[in-house]
Amino acid sequence: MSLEPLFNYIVYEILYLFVILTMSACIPTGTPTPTPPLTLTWEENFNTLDASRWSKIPRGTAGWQKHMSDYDSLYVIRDGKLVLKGIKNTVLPADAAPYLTGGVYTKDKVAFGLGRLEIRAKLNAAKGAWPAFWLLAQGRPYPQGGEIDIMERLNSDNFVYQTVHSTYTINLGIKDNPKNYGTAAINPNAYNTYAVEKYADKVVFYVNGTKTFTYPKIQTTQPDQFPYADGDHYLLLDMQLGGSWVGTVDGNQLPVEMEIDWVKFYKF
Ligand SMILES: [Ca+2]
Repeated sequence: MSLEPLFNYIVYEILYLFVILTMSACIPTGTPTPTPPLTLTWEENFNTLDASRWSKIPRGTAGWQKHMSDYDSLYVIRDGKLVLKGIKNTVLPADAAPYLTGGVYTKDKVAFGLGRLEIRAKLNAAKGAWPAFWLLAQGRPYPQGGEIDIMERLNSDNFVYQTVHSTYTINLGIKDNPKNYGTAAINPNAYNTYAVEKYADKVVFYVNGTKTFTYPKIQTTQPDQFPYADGDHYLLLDMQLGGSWVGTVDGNQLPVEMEIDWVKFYKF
């Protein structure tokens, strides 16, 4: 008698059991929001500072912008990282600013729609340091087009703030319905990965792959509660020093650096 039928039967049974076990392992225990398929459509690894993608942020009157400078030494490519610095201004005698900071943005060059944006970076600490990764509306006025703060870190905090702003939160002042920010722990001495996902009806924040805060679109008669899906946003990566939120700068703790390894965007 041939053993082939018996062999085939055993193989069939093993395959059948395998399929059943695999299927039962995949049965969801809840009803999580489906994650759209992720397709990497843009990445920056900072082997150079590519002027077709990035511009140095100009000086401005807002607190975050008042020390911005195009001084070359504030922008260093080192071991495949973009190093942005905050320094005491002992180098530009014609510039009255007491401190100088480096920042770059993709304004008018690259803008991001619905999808997941990720940034891997290490933030070094100093009293008065306020590094930020954030999004502003490309081609739409502020704050109607919305602001998404992926990461803001103060001083030597071991956590970051993740926040949205809009006409609804700024002009109308509605910051608790829904709550417009969260905080998230980081490892302050290491690289962390910060991410935001922009959906048609919510903005979702992450740190190191853990979901940390969600801002939803809600039913409301008030205008402009959720402008985040109405258009694209450009990315700002910048060192900031001093201001009413972070407080005074301790110049003895400068220079301070932020080191950005890469940025990735996955279009939904
Ligand atoms: Ca890199």
